[in-house]
Amino acid sequence: MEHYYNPEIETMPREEMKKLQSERLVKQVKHVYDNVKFYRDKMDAAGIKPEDIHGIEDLHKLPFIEKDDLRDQYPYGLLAVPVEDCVRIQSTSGTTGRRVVAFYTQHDIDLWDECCARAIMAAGGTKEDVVHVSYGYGLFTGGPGLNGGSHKVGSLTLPMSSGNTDRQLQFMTDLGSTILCCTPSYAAYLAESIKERGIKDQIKLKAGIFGAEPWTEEMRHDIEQSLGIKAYDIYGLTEISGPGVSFECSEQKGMHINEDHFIAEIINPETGEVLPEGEKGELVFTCITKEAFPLIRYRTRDLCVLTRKPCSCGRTHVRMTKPLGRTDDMMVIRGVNVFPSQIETVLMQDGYPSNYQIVVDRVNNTDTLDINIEVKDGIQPGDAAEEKKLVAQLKSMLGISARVHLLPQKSIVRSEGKAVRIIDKRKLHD
Ligand code: DLL
Repeated sequence: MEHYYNPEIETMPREEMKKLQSERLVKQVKHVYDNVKFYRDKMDAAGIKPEDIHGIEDLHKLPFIEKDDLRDQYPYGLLAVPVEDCVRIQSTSGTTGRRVVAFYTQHDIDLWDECCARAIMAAGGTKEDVVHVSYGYGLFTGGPGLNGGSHKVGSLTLPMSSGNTDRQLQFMTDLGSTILCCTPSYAAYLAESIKERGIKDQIKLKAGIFGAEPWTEEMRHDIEQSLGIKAYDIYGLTEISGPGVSFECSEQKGMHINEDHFIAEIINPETGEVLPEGEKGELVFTCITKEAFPLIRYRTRDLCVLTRKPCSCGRTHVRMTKPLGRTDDMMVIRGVNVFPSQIETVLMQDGYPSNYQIVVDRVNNTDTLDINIEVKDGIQPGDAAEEKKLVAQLKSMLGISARVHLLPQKSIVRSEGKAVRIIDKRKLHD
């Protein structure tokens, strides 16, 4: 039987949902216009007043907001309530210089937690479950989001955070964890470790809620087989709240978007034109219930397809495919956002010319990051001390480890057009 956290909302007939979204949108547009100079200026420049927005049919009239706007407005420029009404921030892993910081009121946290509670219940979770959260805690939204969702469901919550595999497995066996929440690559790693230790018969897991990075159906199949569980996808982004913007149900054919909080559109990334259902394009979200940091028509840069075909789980909310790629060059490696520009910055600061190549792969279900760099003058290829130094600098910039290979000069192929700096060997669906 399908479990819902909020059956009334999750199975709400479409017409009613549209009405609810329209009412909330009208209110939200007024809220941002009155309280955020950035939106007021943008709407004024576009000749739009809050009174022109009567419902979701008018959404397309509003200007977009992009990641660069968020960086420009850092830290308080997009805050729609007084800072003293906020109780939390979360942040993205950040690029060079400015990070993106999202603010939450207590109400915002409650709604976000509910979104994650819906995801946990869609994966079969109840208060009898032991929810093992191995997403990172801290500025990253993964840990705090699933933690809050698990509390709302009433499950016993294990706030493990990531890393320390021995401790993960100890708690998993001693406390009988039944639902695992982490990145798919970490789930695969845990599965391997369980096999190596021969403790599979002590594991009580029945489901996993995996997201924050791209993963394939093949990987899902492997994880399901090796852990003996059902693996559910979950999607979200810091700017919009965190995990739980959308999540999979028992049907496992796309992720239901929590439409009572987020209106989704698909646009042509080149022209900004709204595309009809079923077409692939850039996903855009409008937050209609958030108080502190409500983004209006935020361009996620994730490419996907939406469908409103009825779902066997009974949920009426629109479904999105897994992200099929990104409009920009952000890579998600082991769940962490990495931009080539960050790597370039480190190399440039050290006086390396821009002859480098980033090779991303997935070996034994774990992402690998290799950086091939041509030596600068005075350094020999393969200089171990220099490679070690660069590894440390990259780790501090990116937050994850990379392998560095110092190669002879002129050994990296030059391109006549745009340079090919990133070689992503991970096979993803298109
Ligand atoms: O990754 C939030 C999250 C935490 C989602 C835990 C799911 C589970 P950010 O660090 O801001 O937030 O990264 C957001 O990660 O725009 C996508 O490109 C990518 N992403 C997130 N979930 C998925 C997924 C969190 N299920 C960016 N599949 C997004 C593929 C995903 N990519």
